[in-house]
Amino acid sequence: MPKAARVYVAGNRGLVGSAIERRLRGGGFTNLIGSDRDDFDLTDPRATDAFFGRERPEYVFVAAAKVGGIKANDTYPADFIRINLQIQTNIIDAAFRHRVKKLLFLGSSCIYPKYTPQPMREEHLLTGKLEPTNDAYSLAKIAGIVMCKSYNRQHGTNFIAAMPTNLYGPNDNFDLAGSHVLPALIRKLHEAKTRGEATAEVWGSGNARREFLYVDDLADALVFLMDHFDAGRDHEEEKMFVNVGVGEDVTIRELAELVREVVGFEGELTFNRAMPDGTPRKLLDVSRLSALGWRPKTALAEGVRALYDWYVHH
Ligand code: GFB
Repeated sequence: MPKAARVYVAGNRGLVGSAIERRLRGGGFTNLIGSDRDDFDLTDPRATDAFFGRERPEYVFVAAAKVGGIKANDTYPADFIRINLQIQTNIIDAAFRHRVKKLLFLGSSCIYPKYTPQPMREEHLLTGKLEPTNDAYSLAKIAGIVMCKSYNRQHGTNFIAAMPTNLYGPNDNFDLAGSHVLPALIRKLHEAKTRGEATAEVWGSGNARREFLYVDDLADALVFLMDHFDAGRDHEEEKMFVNVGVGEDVTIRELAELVREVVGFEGELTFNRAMPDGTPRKLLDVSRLSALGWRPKTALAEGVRALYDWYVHH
């Protein structure tokens, strides 16, 4: 991407979108369009088309989505599938019609089947049943991947996709009803510490394993892919997307112990097995991204410390 390119980050107020804009500004990109105002309604096809016609973006990062943790996905599946299908369909179609040079669509590691050989490779997509707590969101994201592939095949577009593992970092969602595990544990253990409580609750058995990528590392990987990875016109969707992760995972119990140490909470952790573990494990195989020459920088302990500092100050 040339530094003066017109770059649109859809969802620039969120965890991922704000990290991408940070990375682009830090990299000397001066033409971030649409970033000076609140997102217009991306579920409205007319508003989306009008925006693309007026602003004429050349590069698009699709970081706008309805996202949430295991409880939010399990509670509002109809909202997750409807809103995500609407947003991605409007952006991908407008990008084609307004001749966007390149688009990067963001999915998630939850697109893989519940029981996939670990670590999961891109070709494992669509080889088995999805995790029921988030099949609506996963299927919407799979539809986005196949939609990008289909536009590439029919219209010769260069629409690629990235499948990040579980993410955390500045601007994360700390609302306990909708958040992911890491911000939730930081908030719960911080509040237990400040209230002098004897225990803090962790959902599930603590045996589920998860991989965590610091969101500024993700943003760096996405700009790297925009510069180094192009789509062809292949039939196989796995040819136009890349896993983005760190290549190692921890149990939720190990994660909670780490958060307890960083927060300085001295009480006990309790595990509430009435809450679902979700997918037992979803470790990404990152060899395709490594072969392209990208590596993450932030170790989990360092990222957790950075997010806790951000949380305390915001
Ligand atoms: O991060 P999380 O909500 O999403 O849950 P998933 C990860 C694991 O952490 C689950 C456990 O086993 C949870 O039971 N956990 C423990 C907690 N304590 C808590 C807590 O206080 N809050 C939360 N939220 N979890 C999501 C998908 O699955 O992954 C989304 O539902 C998306 O669609 C996201 O793909 C990346 O990793 O289980």
